Amino acid sequence: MASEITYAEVKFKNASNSSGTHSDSSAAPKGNPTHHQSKPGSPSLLFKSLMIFFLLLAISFLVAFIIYFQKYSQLLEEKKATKYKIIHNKLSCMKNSSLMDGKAWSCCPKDWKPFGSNCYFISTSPAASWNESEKKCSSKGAHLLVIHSKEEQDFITKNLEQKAAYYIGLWGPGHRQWQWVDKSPYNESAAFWHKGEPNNVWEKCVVLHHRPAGWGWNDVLCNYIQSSVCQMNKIYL
Ligand code: MMA
Ligand code: CA
Repeated sequence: MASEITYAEVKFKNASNSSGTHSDSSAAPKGNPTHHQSKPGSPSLLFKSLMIFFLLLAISFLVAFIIYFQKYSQLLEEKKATKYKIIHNKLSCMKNSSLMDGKAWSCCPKDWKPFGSNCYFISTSPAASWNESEKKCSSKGAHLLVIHSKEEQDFITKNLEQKAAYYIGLWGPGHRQWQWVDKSPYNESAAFWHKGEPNNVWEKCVVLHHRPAGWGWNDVLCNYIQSSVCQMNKIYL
């Protein structure tokens, strides 16, 4: 297109130079090309420069955003680790076999038991209601025990007293709508109820306890005073 315009312009110059008295009718359309003359190169150049400018601007915004996001998440991680280091001033750590997000150590607070990617704390005294038990876990940066596999439950029960009952982080706000405190989905196929349990709509909280058939879950009244188990993610340093 640009070459066609240039060609028209040349023709116009020739026409006006050679025959000044030539048609006025041709002068009119030629007025346009002269008008175009200052524009053909410059608007596209301006446009291109603007495009490049905005493109560079967009790229710098993107880079700035990525850097900001990385710094921010790093800061959050550090804050989280600091929080746990303040709550739990003694940690027991194991060297990771492979680097977890560049962290060499996985730790549990002293007196907590490590299993998988979690730490567990058996809380026996003072025994408390379900609500109080959850609050106590929460004050330690943890929550009541959430069980997602038989292996996990077996690991924990090995450390429990058979005579006691322990609150876990399962509760039923509505009619048998079980919920885990960490909001993870309740899975019927990974539920370990005792035979005949749950058996009472008024019993909206759950304990882990031992019966002759073994360890399992029972729904109980939430104001019962029981022991409990807290759970938290391992701390990576
Ligand atoms: C029985 C049984 C349970 C119920 C408790 C309440 C000992 O177990 O009926 O289902 O939750 O009583 O104390
Ligand atoms: Ca029950």
